Amino acid sequence: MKEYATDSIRNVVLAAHSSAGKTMLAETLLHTAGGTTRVGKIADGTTVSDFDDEEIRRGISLYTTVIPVEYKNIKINLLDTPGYTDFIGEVISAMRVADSVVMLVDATSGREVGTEITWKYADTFKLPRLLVINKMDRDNAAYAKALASMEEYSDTRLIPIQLPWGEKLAFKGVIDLITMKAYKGDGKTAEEIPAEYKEAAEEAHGKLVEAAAEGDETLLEKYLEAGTLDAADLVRGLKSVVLSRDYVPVLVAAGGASIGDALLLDAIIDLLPSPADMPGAVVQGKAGEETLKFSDSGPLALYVWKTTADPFVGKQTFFRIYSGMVTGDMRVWNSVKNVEERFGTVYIPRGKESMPVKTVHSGDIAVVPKLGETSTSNTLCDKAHNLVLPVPEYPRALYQVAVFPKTQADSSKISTVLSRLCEEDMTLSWHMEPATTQTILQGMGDQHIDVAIRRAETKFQLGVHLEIPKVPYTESITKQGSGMHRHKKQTGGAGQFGEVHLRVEPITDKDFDFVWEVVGGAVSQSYATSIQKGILATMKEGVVAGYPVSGVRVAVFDGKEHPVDSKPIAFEVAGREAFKIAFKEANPVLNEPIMLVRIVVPEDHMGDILGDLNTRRARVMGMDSEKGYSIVTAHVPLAEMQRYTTTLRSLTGGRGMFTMDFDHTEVVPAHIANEIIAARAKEVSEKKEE
Ligand SMILES: Nc1nc2c(ncn2[C@@H]2O[C@H](COP(=O)(O)OP(=O)(O)O)[C@@H](O)[C@H]2O)c(=O)[nH]1
Ligand SMILES: [Mg+2]
Repeated sequence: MKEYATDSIRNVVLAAHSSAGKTMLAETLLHTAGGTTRVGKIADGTTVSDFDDEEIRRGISLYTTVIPVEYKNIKINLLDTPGYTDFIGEVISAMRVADSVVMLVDATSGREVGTEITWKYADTFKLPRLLVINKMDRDNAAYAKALASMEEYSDTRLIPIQLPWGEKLAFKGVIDLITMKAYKGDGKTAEEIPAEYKEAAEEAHGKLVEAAAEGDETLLEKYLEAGTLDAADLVRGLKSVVLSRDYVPVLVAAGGASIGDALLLDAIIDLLPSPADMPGAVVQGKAGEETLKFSDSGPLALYVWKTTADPFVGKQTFFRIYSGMVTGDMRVWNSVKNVEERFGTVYIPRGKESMPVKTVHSGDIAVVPKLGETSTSNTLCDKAHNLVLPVPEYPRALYQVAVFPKTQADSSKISTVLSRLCEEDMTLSWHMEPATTQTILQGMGDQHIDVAIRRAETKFQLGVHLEIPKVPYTESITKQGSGMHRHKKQTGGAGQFGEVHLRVEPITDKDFDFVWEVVGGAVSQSYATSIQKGILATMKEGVVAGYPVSGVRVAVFDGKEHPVDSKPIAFEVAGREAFKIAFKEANPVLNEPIMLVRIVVPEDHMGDILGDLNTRRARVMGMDSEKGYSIVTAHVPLAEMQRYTTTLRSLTGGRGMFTMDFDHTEVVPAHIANEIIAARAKEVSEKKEE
């Protein structure tokens, strides 16, 4: 593939609600630009973008794919993202390394949840954008309504630069308000605007000129003098108001029917920024903060935004250059992991293909195989010019599963495989939950986890089964209690003897405290560590329900020892047993994690949401409304939220969202605690029978 200099590159995220036509549009743009000889189909699994087995199987995008489209000597790196909210991490990573966004809205449905979420992220990343009302050829396409749904939502003004030429089956092309010409089909040839569109086009053109004139003082003067602007000035002014994010130009298309593509490509080239137009990254270097320029001669700064591990293909590391340039066979420094990595040949990715290149220039996106240590979000730089590029914030996990290996072999590789999967994906993580000793995999939703598990099974041959995780309860006490135990084994041979009297009381400032109150040498203080060891082991296992104990002070105040038979192990046992007795006497309770939950749903679903929250022991903290949405904040026990992603989806038809963070712990209500304790007792007795 040809090399492109910084100002000949456009890094553009395609974002939208799922099935607005992103993948199909990428496919036709590539084809219109001459990059492919035929247009693939979603239904056949033949698009350049959705090449992964799982994507083909499901018929939706799951990962961000880079599709470089070469048109008029410019390389447009289209980043085709998944629209389904479970895979929002992919969208965030793509926006992190892009300079602009082309946002699609389905002309039949108008604005949807996925539109709003991605629009907000584009705001967060301060990305200039274009809005495309897509699928204009569909049966129920309604341009005006779709546009209005976005106008009502967007904080940035929208300005049409095209009008649809027909609608639904009669959608045949685009009326371009910049050149004031009509373009049929893919838009490569111009003709006069049909008479019936003249008036509407003139009016819309007037508005466009006014918007563009805002872009720059001299244009405003020209406009005030002449009453209009020529096409070149119009484009210049427009680009300036797009980059300042004062306006979002609106286009129309039917990617599936290849209508409007050439004009969209032109708009991307003319109105969206090249890296050279961008302010440059602010980084933490050795000498403090520094601002990088997208320049080949600057210090090397690469941000790793995507990695894929595949046992056959090996590891692929996708990076974007923020400063400097990359050639094959170079050494780079991973400033996050503090290791050197060696680049072999560097490639330009295009769907599943990679094309070798000699040099990659500042601002561009490329991929390098077989790096050992580098994972997603790392920075690669010069060892002599150490710097770290900022990592965006990803949403907290909303959905967890407990993962159990099927066989001994699975058991020995489970942690390696999970680590590799999580390294690739910033919204996927795993840990061993100490309170339950379960292996927990967490992510954004059931689909997200499902895809990760399929990957573990098919790519890494890891067999697992999944369960809803146990809630990480803890056990604690609410009053003082005391207990004593004599451990005595004095039948034949060497005997064992130890007697411990102790008192427990609740504390809040730490998990465990131990005091020695034995007077007169009834027990030598040298046994204190053994007693403590026995107690700590029990605290880990739990006393009443099998969950770890926290918040107790133990005071050992008396006991007995034997001159010959007393030994550490005897006191360990006596300490443990005395502790259990005292603990049970001290009115034990279970504590559960309470989450701070924030739910955003369309107003008309508010009643259903509150009704459902009522059944989940929720305490509603506040209600608010914003742009047709209701926002509920509530404290809800984790135990009641474990499958909320699914519930919310079915209650709102996929139009709701929520976030959830650990807030505090609370005592589990007695009737529920009793059930948990009884279940534990049953489990223990069953284990004994085995
Ligand atoms: N009628 C019509 N259908 C389209 C168009 N673009 C995509 N589709 C269909 O809509 C579905 C979703 O398209 P896809 O590109 O996968 O959407 P994505 O989820 O945004 O990537 C597929 O069945 C496409 O064939 C279009 O312009 N017109
Ligand atoms: Mg797609």
